[in-house]
Amino acid sequence: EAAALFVSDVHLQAAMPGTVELFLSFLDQHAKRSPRLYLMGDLFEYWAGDDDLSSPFPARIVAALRAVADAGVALYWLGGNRDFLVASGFAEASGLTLLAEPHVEEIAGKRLVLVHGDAQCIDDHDYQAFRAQVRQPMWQAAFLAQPLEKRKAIIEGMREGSRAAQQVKTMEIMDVNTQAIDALFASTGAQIMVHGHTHRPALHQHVGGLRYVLPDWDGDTESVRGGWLALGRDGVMRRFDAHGAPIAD
Ligand code: OKV
Ligand code: MN
Repeated sequence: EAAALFVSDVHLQAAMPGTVELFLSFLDQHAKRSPRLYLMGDLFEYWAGDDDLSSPFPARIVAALRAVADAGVALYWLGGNRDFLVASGFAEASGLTLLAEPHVEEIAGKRLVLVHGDAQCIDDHDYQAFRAQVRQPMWQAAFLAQPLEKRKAIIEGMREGSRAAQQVKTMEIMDVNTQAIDALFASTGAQIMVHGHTHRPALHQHVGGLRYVLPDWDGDTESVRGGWLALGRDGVMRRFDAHGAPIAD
């Protein structure tokens, strides 16, 4: 049986009910049977602040996560580039533990390093500048000091701008930089790296170790996409598709 499950880039939003159902069934059918679940970023299409917890859609997701935690599963959270504003209010309501990046941990006898993946996309200079700005505590405090509805409007405006510029697709599939990956293996001594963000699910062999890239999810189109990784108690990582079918290495 699995020692831990890893998932990222579900991009949950009320406007994509198929993806929501797919993820909720993953939680109920698979996550509840695993001792640990690592949520590795961009679970939400966007997160405007923990004061959104009482809105119906976030409340539904929080309740589902809480049910997994109450079933005895240890839940861990790494923020992504869309839900980096998740903080202690969300963590307490969901019953999960916030982690800092890079997270290094030994599980099933393997040394793992976990990152969302956007920080390793160092060739995208514009994005890295934006990331550095919005990760500043002072910037976040000023942003969060605005009313929730205004924050949502700002984020929606950014999304609209990206769509208009046709940037989201091309930029979000920009890949991680191999030197940044090698440096992360070297500095952490990890044997296995797990990340998402790039929407390029794969298994890569590096000098430092194996790199598993998580898929993004889409349960609203005919070609259903998604899936997770499961680290077995034997220390072997296995890949599964959105319906829980194993993917061969
Ligand atoms: C997604 C990417 C645009 C890459 C902003 C808080 C902030 C969320 C957001 C805004 C942008 C996602 C949600 C988008 C990915 C891009 C350009 C490049 C490399 C905030 C929470 F800043 F206001 F606090 N965002 N959008 N890119 O347009 O969908 O991944 S997005
Ligand atoms: Mn991402």
